[in-house]
Formats: sequence, structure tokens, C-alpha cells
Amino acid sequence: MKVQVCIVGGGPSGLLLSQLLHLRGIDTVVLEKYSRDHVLARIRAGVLEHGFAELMREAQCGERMDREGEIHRGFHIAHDGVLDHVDLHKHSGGSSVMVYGQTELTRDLYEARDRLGGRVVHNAADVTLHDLKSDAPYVTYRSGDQTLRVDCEFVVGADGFHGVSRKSIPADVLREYEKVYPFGWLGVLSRTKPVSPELIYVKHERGFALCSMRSQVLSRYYIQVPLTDKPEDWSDDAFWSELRRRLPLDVAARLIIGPSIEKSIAPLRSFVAEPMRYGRLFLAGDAAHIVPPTGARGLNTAASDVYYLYHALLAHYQRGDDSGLDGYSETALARVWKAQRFSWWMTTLLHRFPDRISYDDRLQQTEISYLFSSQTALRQLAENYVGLPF
Ligand code: RFL
Ligand code: PHB
Repeated sequence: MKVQVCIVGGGPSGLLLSQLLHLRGIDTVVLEKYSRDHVLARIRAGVLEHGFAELMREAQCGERMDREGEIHRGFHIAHDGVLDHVDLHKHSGGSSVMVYGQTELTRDLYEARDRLGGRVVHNAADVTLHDLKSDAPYVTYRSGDQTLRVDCEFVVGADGFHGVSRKSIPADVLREYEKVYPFGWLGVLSRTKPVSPELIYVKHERGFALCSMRSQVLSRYYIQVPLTDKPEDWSDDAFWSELRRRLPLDVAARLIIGPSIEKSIAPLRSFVAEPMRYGRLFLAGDAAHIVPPTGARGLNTAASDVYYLYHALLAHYQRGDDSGLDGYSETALARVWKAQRFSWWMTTLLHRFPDRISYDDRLQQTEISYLFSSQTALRQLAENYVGLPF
């Protein structure tokens, strides 16, 4: 097979880029390691920034998102038994976020790819990238007992944190920055009415908690747990009672519980790989960087990579202008690091660190009281949460 752009990874980054390029007449194929059902069984992000929602509309994938997604103009932070409000709309100068699940968004992208006859190969095993420094790179993969080859002009590595693309960059070229947090988030999805119309981030002496949602009938809750815990260690009853203990009393009293339909633990980690380009390979999304979920930046940062790469490839194919491709790594990384900074800040603000000292506790309390006493501090939070401009 011969295409202009071979995209490795059929998650949101790969699918969105392939859809945007296809609409502009640029030929792509997406190679995905797993089946579509497997990809659609992942429960991940829930909060989309305005720029991402715009990109979904440009990709002609925004219809259901605009119908079923919820616009949120603010969220709460619970601490010391009180519930403080962050008015995103007011403090960001009129912006808001969209609450729409990554699972639904990925489904919409797959359906859009089907409608246009886009090529997405599932169960592509042993994907291997070749000759990335040449003008004629190619990718091989195994399907059953056949090895197939895709010749292309560019390769996009959108295969997530555990993918092969980043690992195809020689170790003496790649620089990796990593911070592993000493806890994880235990997440539960339940078919219940959310406890609050807006998200509640909770700082509590027993550990962080988050009340989120996918719709008015589907709730998503998280609690901070030690890294040694396993989802099987937590019965539904144990989860609900721990969540209740971390919520302010009146919120706990309103919590509606039900059987979990998904329960999983995500470790918290920050990671950045530099550069995001090696020859004809461009990395996008979790393949190049991940953040702890606290600031809801992961998928949104993936979307800004897609935005830069889409425009860079358009300029190359439409005008022979390679400045966007040449500047891609630097441009994308500048925004990536700002998302890293914000996620680190929110994680540090709200979690209970096992190795903390009393000084850290007082600083954390002071940071919270400063936040809610300063319009400038609230503006900084709002500006980052709704998404910095692309
Ligand atoms: P993905 O989604 O990991 O997709 C990569 C795809 O590549 C495939 N793949 C391969 N394909 C071919 N060959 C190989 N060798 C391959 N290896 C892997 C995989 O099967 C997969 O289909 O990366 P992508 O597209 O860059 O998207 C990134 C997002 O998934 C991620 O950043 C977010 O989910 C992070 N995140 C959140 N982000 C937000 O912006 N807002 C949120 O509210 C938010 N909440 C979250 C989150 C992530 C979480 N977890 C579980 C990590 C909440 C959680 C709990
Ligand atoms: C989610 O709904 O899964 C979610 C929302 C906000 C976050 C992280 C996860 O910061």
C-alpha cells in the first residue's frame, strides 16, 4: 500500500488527524494494534477544551458532541469541609469547557472515518517503522501470518505512551523527562445521576477525590489510592463509603450510588519526550507526553499537537512550505510544557503526598486560601483549565 501519511495508532489523536487530512485531500492510513471494540472499551477523558471542540467540528465530527455534550462554565474545589467555586466563564473572559467522554468522541471519529471511506487497519501486529531519515520511509505490520508494507512520505506516531513510535527514535537523539507520583486514581463509572451539575475536585486529609460525569445519567468518580492497591481490592461498597468520607457532608448526603460498570486504577505520571520529530516521523499525543489527569490536559494537549501537525502538513502539501513541519517539535513542546506545569500544580495542590512534612501541609493550605482570595490566581487557573490558545 502507498499513502502520503501513515498514522500509527487509532486513538483520538490518530483518528482526528486522519479525518482532518482526508477532508483536505491528503491520503492516510491508520494502523491500530487492537480491535475497534477494544479501543472503544477504554474509559478515559471527560473534559474537552474549546479548541478541541472546534477541531472536532472542523473534522465534521461535532454534531453529536454539540447535541449531547454539556457546556460547563465552572467547577468546584472542596477543601476543609467547604465547597469553593471556580467561575471559569468569568475568570477566563467568557470561555467554558465541554463535558463529553473520550469513548463517545472516539466512536464519532470512527464513524466519520467509515463515512468517508477512510482506511483504518485493526489488529495490526508488530508495527515497525523503517528508514525514517530517508525521503521514502515505510512501515510494516503483521496481519495473520502475512507481513504487509505501507510506503509513505510521512509517519505520524500517535500510538500512545506504550506504542512503538517513540521507541523507534535512537536513544542518543531522544531525551525523556519523567516524574512518577506515589499514588494512583481508582475510577468508577456508574449509571447514576451525578452528585453535582459541575465537577467537584476534592482535597481531603484521606486523599484526593473527583466527582465527574459523562451525562446526567452516567457518573464518573475517582479517589486517590496507594500504587499498591488493585481494583479487585475495592468492592463497590468500599469505594462509595471512602468517597463519601472525602466529600463535604451536604454533598455526601446527596450522593446517589449504584453498581460500578467500570472500575480501574490509573497511576499518575508526567512524561515528556523531546524532540517530537525524527526525520520523517512526527510524534503526537500520549506517544510523546503524558500528564496526571488532575488538570484534564492529556487529551487536550494531544489535540493541540494534532492542530499543529495538521496545519504543518497542509502547508507542505498545498504550498510546498515546510516551516510548520520544521518548527513542529518546538511549537508543540512549548504548549506541552505549559500543560505539564499546570497538571503538576493542580496535582500538588490537591493530593495527599505520603512523604509530606508539616511544612508542605501548611503550604498546600496557603495555596488554596490564596487561590480563593485572589482574582489574579483564579484567572490563572481558569485560563489554563479552559485551554491556552493553540
Ligand atoms: P491513546 O488514546 O493511548 O491512543 C493510542 C492508540 O495507539 C494504539 N497503539 C498501537 N497501534 C499500533 N501499533 C502499536 N504498537 C500500538 N501501540 C498502541 C493503542 O491501542 C491506542 O488505540 O493516545 P492518544 O490518541 O494520543 O490520546 C491521548 C488520550 O487518550 C489521553 O491523553 C487522555 O485519555 C488523558 N486523560 C484526560 N485527558 C484530558 O484531556 N481530559 C481528561 O479529563 C482526561 N482524563 C485521562 C483522563 C486519562 C486517564 N487514564 C486512564 C490514563 C482520565 C484518566 C483516568
Ligand atoms: C473525567 O471525567 O474522567 C475527568 C474529569 C476531569 C479530570 C480528570 C478526569 O481532571
